[in-house]
Amino acid sequence: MKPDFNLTLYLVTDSGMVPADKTLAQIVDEAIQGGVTIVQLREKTADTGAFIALARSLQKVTKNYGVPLLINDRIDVALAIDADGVHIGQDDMSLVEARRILGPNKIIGMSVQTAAEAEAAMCDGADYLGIGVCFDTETKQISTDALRGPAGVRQVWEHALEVGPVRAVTIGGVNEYNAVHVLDYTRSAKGVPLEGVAVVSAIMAAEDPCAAAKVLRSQVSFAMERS
Ligand code: TZP
Ligand code: MG
Repeated sequence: MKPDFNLTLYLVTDSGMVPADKTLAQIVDEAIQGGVTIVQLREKTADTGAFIALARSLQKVTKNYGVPLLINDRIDVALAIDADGVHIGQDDMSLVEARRILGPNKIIGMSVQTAAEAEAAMCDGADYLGIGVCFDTETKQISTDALRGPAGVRQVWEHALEVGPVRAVTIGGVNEYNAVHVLDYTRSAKGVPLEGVAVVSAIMAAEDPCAAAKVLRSQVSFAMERS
């Protein structure tokens, strides 16, 4: 069976932000204690062996808390460690191919920037959408086309809701100061909010990842209570 997952506070990792006195697994542990509900391991430079070792070290932590671990891009790494799923982008293996390899019981999320991409991902069986890029970000190089702003995110979200039942988060520059605004602003005309927010630096680069996650989690809950 596909594991249950909760998109309220979605942490995407970046090992480049790990301080010298900590490991990525420690930061993920602290972040989950603060309220992170799902984790994606995103490694753009590690070779395959190092990626797998890192994935296993995170899996020990996520399993301990019953939090799903997804792997960015690398279906082979996800299979190697029996992760809970993958997150793929428009330039990665197609969702249909990923699903064929991983089967029905793994979570597959997809990054989308447009209404058409959202619709295609839903038709291909995405379990959730990562809609972005919400705000400008220093974490990932993005083209100006990719920058949607909250209004663009809402447009994609509204279209997706018209296509059918769907779950989604937004990503890109989201932090403790704008999370409530983003969730309020992107609420569809029918009043349906996104399920949560995905962040990298707001937690990864925080001096205290546990405290940062706690604040973000309470901000998301606050926005949800108003729905
Ligand atoms: N995909 C779209 S924007 C982004 C990713 C992985 C980076 C978001 O990072 P941050 O630090 O939360 O702005
Ligand atoms: Mg990708």
